[in-house]
Amino acid sequence: MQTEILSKAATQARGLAIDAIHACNSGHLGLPLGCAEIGAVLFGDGGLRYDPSAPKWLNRDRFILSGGHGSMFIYSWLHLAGYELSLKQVSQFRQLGSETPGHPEFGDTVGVEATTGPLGQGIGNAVGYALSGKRAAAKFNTTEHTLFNQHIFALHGDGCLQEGVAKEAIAFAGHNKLDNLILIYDSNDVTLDAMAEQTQSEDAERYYVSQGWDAITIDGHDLTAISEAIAHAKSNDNGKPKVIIAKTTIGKGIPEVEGTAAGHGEGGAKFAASARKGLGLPEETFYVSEDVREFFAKNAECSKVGKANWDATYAAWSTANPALAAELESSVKGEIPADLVSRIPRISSWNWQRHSRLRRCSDQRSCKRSTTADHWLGRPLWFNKKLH
Ligand SMILES: Cc1ncc(C[n+]2csc(CCOP(=O)(O)OP(=O)(O)O)c2C)c(N)n1
Ligand SMILES: [Mg+2]
Repeated sequence: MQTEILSKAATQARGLAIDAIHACNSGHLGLPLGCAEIGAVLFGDGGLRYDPSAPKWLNRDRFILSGGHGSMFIYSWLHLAGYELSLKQVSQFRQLGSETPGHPEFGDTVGVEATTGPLGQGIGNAVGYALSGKRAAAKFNTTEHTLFNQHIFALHGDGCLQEGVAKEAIAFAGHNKLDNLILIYDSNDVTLDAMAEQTQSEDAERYYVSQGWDAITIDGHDLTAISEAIAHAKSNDNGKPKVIIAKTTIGKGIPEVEGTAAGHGEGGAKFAASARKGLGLPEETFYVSEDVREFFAKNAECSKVGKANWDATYAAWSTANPALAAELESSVKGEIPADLVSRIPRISSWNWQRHSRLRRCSDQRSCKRSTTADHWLGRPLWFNKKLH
C-alpha cells in the first residue's frame, strides 16, 4: 500500500472540501473531513473497482453516499479519481446549474449512482443494487464466463441508522444473504447538532450481527486497517453482507470543531484559513499536487486494463450465448416488450370468487409482467413462494 501518497491525497481531498464549502459559505464539512482516509482507500487503493473513463461499465462496483449531506466527499474523490468532473465544477459547489449540487443527484454528476440526502435511503438503494447484482449474476453468468461479480458499497452515518427504511433494508439484506454488499459506517458519535449519545445507544456491531451480517470495528483514519477490512469483506463470499464500522473524528483537520457537533456543518468554514495551514496545504485554493495527479492517472490506466479484460469476457460470452446477450442488451436499454400490456390479465375478466382480494390481483399482474419482461423484477414472482 502506498501510504504516503494516499495520505497526501486524503489531505488534499480535505482541502477541496474546505475550499468548496468556504467558497459558497454553505455545506457540510464534517463527513468529507472525517472520512478522507476512507475515500483514499476506496478510490486510490483498489477498494472500488471502477474505470473513470467508462462510468457506466456494467460490472463496476457501485458506491453510494448514504450520508448525502457530506456530498463534497464524493465530488472530491470523483474529481481526484479522474472522472469527468472538473476542478471548476468542484469550485462551483452548490451553485445553480453546476454539476456539484448540494446533495448528490443521480444523473447530474458523473459517477453518482443514487440521489441521496434523506438519511437511510442510500442504504435502501445499496440493498436494491446488491439484489439486482445477485439477480444479474444468477441469470447471465455461465460456467465459462463471469459477467457480474461487482460489490456494492455505501457510506452511511449515525443518522442513517436512526431511519426505519435503513433498518428494513438491512434486515432484508441479511435475510437474503447479499454478501456482495459492503456498508462503511462513519461512526463519529455526532449527529448534526448534538452528540449521538443524546439520541441513540444501540450497539451497532451486535445489531448488524443480529441481522445476519458480518461486522468489524476499525480506526477509520488508519489507511491499512481500512484497506484490510475492505479486502477481507470483498473476498469473503460467505452469504453475509458486511459492515465496516469505522470510528472517525468528525471534521478532522479543523481543531476548533473536530470531534464535536460543531464539526458537522457550516461552522467549520469560518476556520478555513487556519485549517488549511494546519493541514500543510499551500495558499493556492483547490490545490492538487502533481504527484497526487500522477498517482491517480496511473490508477486510472490500471483500471482500464480491468475493464478491457471484462470487455473480452463479454465478447466471448455474447458469441457463446446470443439469446442471453440480446436479453441483456434489451434490459440495459430498458426496453419493454411491445405486447406487454396485452399479456397482463384484465381484472374485469377474472373469476372474482377466486381472485377477490386486491393483493392477489396485484400479485398475478406483477407475476405476468415479470415473466414477460424478466428485468422488470416483480416482487411476487421472486419472493412469494405461493406463486412458484
Ligand atoms: C430522513 C432525514 N431526516 C433528517 C435529515 C436532516 N439531517 C441531515 S444530516 C443529519 C444528521 C446526520 O447525522 P450523521 O449521519 O451522524 O451525520 P454527521 O453529523 O456525522 O455528518 C440530519 C438529521 C435528513 N437529511 N434526512
Ligand atoms: Mg455522525
